[in-house]
Amino acid sequence: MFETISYETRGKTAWITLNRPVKLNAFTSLMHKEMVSAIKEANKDSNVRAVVITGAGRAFCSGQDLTGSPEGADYGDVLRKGYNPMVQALVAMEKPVIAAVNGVAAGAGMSLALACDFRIASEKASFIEAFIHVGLVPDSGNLYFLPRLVGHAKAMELAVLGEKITAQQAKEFGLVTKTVSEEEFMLEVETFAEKLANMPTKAIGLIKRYMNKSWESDLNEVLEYEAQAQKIAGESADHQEGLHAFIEKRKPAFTGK
Ligand code: T3D
Repeated sequence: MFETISYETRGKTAWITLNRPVKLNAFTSLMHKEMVSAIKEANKDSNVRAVVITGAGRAFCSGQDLTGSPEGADYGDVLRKGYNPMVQALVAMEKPVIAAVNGVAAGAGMSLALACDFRIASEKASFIEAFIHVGLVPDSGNLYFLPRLVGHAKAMELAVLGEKITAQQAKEFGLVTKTVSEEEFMLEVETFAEKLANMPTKAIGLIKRYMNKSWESDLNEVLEYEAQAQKIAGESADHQEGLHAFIEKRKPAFTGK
């Protein structure tokens, strides 16, 4: 179905794998399009309640394919037509998205990881704001997500100096949820995805929607968003299930509805 990525569902989790290992999964315009299709597919499949994005081979993603850009290409257009729709689709997806960072995440590959809701990094993974080394600026939401995740000062340092950081450093800076040994990495990602997929999906989607909006809102607006979100969550089957499970002193079986 896809050339540059693979897409499969396993249980309640959709797995999107960037699949150009020879180029360390560098992005091409086809890959942007395929990513958007896969993200939309995961979004509309009501059986999917968590999404994992990872890379084939030894890398997560090395960013833009530097050997593929035609000379004189308008990079603004590349962003508007390729990267931006991908990031927008990820953020709009009201399901949890995990970046399973199996190896190096460079340039827009790092941006992709930052745009996900959670990052689990193999101990072998690394992160590099590679843009500066080719005279470019961080893109694909990097200038938005990075300072929000690590703070302005650290974001400036990472973006301007472009030094590669290890998975452990990324954990210390608050970039990743957890780091895992190479041997346990896939099992840990599967377990984490399954845990999320069995949670109240509707409530997770609402948390994601309004937490993203909170950055541009004042307190009164956020209070109103919370009221709107709680009305929806309060009418969900999962809320009823949570209440019944509490009263009956059993584990809830959430359905995502
Ligand atoms: O349209 C636009 O251009 C605007 C948008 C820009 C968005 C961006 O993402 S700009 C930033 C682009 N990415 C980079 O600058 C990263 C370039 N790659 C690297 O710095 C290094 O490869 C890594 C740090 C990612 C990994 O280093 P290492 O030593 O582990 O691997 P390597 O030996 O450098 O790479 C292995 C192969 O992958 C190699 O090919 P070869 O020699 O075996 O035939 C290398 O050329 C290829 N490769 C790695 N990254 C890219 C790539 N090929 C094309 N594009 C890449 N980005």
